[in-house]
Amino acid sequence: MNNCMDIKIGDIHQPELLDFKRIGSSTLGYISIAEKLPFEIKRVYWTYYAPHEVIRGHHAHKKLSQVIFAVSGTIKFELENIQRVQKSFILDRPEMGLYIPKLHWRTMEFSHNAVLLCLASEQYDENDYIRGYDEFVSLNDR
Ligand code: T46
Repeated sequence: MNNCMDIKIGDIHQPELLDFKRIGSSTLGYISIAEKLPFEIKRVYWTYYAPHEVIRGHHAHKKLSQVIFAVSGTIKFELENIQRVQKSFILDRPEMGLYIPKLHWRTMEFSHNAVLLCLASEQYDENDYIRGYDEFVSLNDR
């Protein structure tokens, strides 16, 4: 089992928006291609039909990195690192991805038509989740 003492906190990257461009036209439609990612993809998942008033997330990951797309609708992200530096991002274009490195506390709000697509660096592992905020910010004291 992966516990918090195993976490490498020296090499945490910054979250950022990645522009995957789009090819096509308004008459034909568009395609976007994720060829270069900061990690090898080990898992893909998508979430949808989240009610507008629900806030999802409330966790961080010990090891997992992700690139997340709103392939439909709008998703608002609030991210926080272990130094408690907060950043907000809005995904509202399908060609725009949000890179979320490990060790970022996140909450997400969805428009009802939003479909979140996640390209993930690791297989699903519940032990990779930090679901307690106090535990998350205490990592900065190490
Ligand atoms: C994240 C945001 C953007 C699985 O069984 N396998 C999986 O691969 C995933 C992602 C989830 N689950 C189960 C675990 C829970 O019982 O699905 C349920 C919902 O997962 P969770 O509460 O983590 O959902 P979100 O929307 O809060 O978070 C998810 C991802 O888990 C998380 O990594 O960053 O989407």
